[in-house]
Amino acid sequence: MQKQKLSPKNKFKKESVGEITKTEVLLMKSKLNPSIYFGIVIFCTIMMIGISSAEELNVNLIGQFNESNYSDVTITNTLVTHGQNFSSHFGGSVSNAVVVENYVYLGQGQDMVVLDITDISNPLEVGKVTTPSLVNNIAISGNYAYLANGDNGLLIVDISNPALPAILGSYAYNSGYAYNVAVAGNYTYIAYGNSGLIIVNISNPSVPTFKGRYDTFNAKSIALSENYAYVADDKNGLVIINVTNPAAPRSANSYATIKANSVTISSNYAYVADDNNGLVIINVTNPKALTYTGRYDTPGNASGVTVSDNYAYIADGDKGLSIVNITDPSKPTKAAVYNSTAGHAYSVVVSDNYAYVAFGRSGLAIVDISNPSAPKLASAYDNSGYASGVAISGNYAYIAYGYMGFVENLLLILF
Ligand SMILES: [Ca+2]
Ligand SMILES: [Ca+2]
Repeated sequence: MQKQKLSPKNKFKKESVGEITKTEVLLMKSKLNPSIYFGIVIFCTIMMIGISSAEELNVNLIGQFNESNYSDVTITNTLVTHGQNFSSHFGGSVSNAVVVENYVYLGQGQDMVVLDITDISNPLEVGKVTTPSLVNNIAISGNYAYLANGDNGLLIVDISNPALPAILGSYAYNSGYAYNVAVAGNYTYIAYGNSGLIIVNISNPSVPTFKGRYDTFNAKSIALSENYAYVADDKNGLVIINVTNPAAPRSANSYATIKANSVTISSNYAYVADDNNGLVIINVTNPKALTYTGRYDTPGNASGVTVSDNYAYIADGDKGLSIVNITDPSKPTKAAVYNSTAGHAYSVVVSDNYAYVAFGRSGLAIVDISNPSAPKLASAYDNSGYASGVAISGNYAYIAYGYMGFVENLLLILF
């Protein structure tokens, strides 16, 4: 368990297990080009080999696997592909966050990372759990975190001790990709890509089981309100599904938009992050008779949206965080744009006076929005950029680098 915050600079950790020296290298310079990066990795490797051996070194590159076949060289806690155990797993792109009391739960590549934000100016990493796929979204209910875990489906994590998150159970549908999850009562509702809406019974969190399904085009995000599930269904727009009977969800209505990436429900409105089209607002007072209310074209591509008080907060891709005044939902107006963090804004949540913006390879930005017209950075957490792993076994060094928890290049060095 990492108690200390990993600072965004080079960090080394070294441990010996029997005859194998395990070495971890963490390089946090996301902007380095691969050749420079490779040079640094080689240098570090030689340096560390030098620590463990006084013999003269003769280093040769003997093999390389690149991203074209990365699918079989995914780094996990223990990399077993190619017969090697990697010393660890690092980093990943931050795609989402959820705030509960004094903790932020982050989806960072393959990891769920827990930050203690008791001191908001200094978020501290206190816990982490590595999953089999990407942590695309997290919903928290009670002592459990429900993770939309890509092709691994739903993953349930016990967070009764936030510093020691522990995987309890998982459920995967036979096809599709879990992007987003919402929890209500004994069920989770999963936006499961081209498999649509998948409903899973979680009354026994160790053994989640299938309950029902409603097929859609490409379910990316989900919001629950009353007896309805609102699905942002990519190029199919907003799809509304009656889930009164979770075993037999049925169509209620749909509303065509350009490219619905995310949806949130507030009062009688659905707020859709509609990619390049910006924010689309639909009156859903009667889900069977939807009416267009308003639209605000954000500078970038809206991928995530949340509503707090009279403002909509939009994760606007490369253009950062867009804040829109929705006091009159039929006439949304600009409040401010926050773009002081360089990176791609994937999603945003709001808690108290802060917006927590998942900035991909730039990590998490915590933005003070006590004045929504003048947002300013409160603090940041970034352990996400280019990540590297090194394993040494016998006369070989296995060096991997990549991001989002995936290997882009695996280099085999003989020395
Ligand atoms: Ca489908
Ligand atoms: Ca736009």
